[in-house]
Amino acid sequence: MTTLSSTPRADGFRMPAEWEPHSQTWMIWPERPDNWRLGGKPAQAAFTAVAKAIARFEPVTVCVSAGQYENARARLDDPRIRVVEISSDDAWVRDTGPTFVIDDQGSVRGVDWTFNAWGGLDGGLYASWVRDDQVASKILEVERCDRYRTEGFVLEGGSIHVDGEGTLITTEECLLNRNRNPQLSREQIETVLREHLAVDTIIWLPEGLYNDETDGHVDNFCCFVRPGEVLLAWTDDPADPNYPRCQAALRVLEQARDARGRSLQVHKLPIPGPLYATAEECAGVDRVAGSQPRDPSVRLAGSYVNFLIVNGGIIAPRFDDPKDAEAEAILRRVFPEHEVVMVPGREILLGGGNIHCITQQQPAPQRR
Ligand code: KQY
Repeated sequence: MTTLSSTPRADGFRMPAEWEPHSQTWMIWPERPDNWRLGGKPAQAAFTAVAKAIARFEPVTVCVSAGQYENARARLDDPRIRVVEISSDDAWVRDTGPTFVIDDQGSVRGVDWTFNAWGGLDGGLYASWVRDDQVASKILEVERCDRYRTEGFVLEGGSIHVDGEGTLITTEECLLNRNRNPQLSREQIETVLREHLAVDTIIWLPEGLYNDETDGHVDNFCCFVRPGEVLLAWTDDPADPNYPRCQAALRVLEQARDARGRSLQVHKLPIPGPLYATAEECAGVDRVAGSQPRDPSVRLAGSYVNFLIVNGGIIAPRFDDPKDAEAEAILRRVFPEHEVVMVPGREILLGGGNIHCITQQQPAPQRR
């Protein structure tokens, strides 16, 4: 693996849309006891279900610690799932893994953003995050992909979505947060995104979902379904703290033009719940100073938007909530060419994210 001093854009690379063909999806095995209850055992079952659902459509590689290798290998008993020993601090490969970029000559490279556990010592979710910050580099090494490292520029993959045609969507709440890149202006942040992802138009939503512990990652709130169309988490209840967030996002999206000059069609996806962890669920999480405490009074940032697009499929969370059926119907309607597979998302949500956050697609090489 070579670390390059140029930028993807300068070298003719771009971040493809999630619906473009994948060679595989990456995941990380959960075990951190101050984030996952009961030593991670219920989460391991949930991650296994996600990995097996994805493996119906494309290969999966799961990174695992030495201590959990034998257990993960035994649980992930599917020949389409590869298990490799890569240590990490937690299991959010969307944020700690590389953002893969491709060119038109069949090459795949990776952007290795600096990671600071969603805010470092200013509101971050745990310390240390040294192993997490090494995950992207290790994955690129395994894949023999060259690497672009944005040393000192903090970004998580869950804070961006692209349409593959030059448009990026993100939130001010996260990317302009003082705990990410306080030394940079909005324009300077845009320049880094333009250079590393080859995007031209950046759509800034003011905020993400209420109580999202990532400071409002867009992947829990709004995503592209194809160029010119987005899904937006939605509530019609003015008493819901998400109401002003949804309204503000809709106003921006209705005014926006994408990189090709199109206006955006917005599909609304209901927000489940409100969902809360039970006292019993919270009691199963180890208490560690500096890690995110769990409390049954704190609303969970549950969202159906937090799904993954795979080759021919949509892997989406269900919450055993009355809104599950409506969300599934909307996903089937907006993705008529994909098979929609709903898998249990509650245990992943208890850890602070969902299916999109625990997965990272690796695009297939493209020759054009
Ligand atoms: O949602 C994500 N992309 C990551 C969530 C991290 C939560 C850690 N407790």
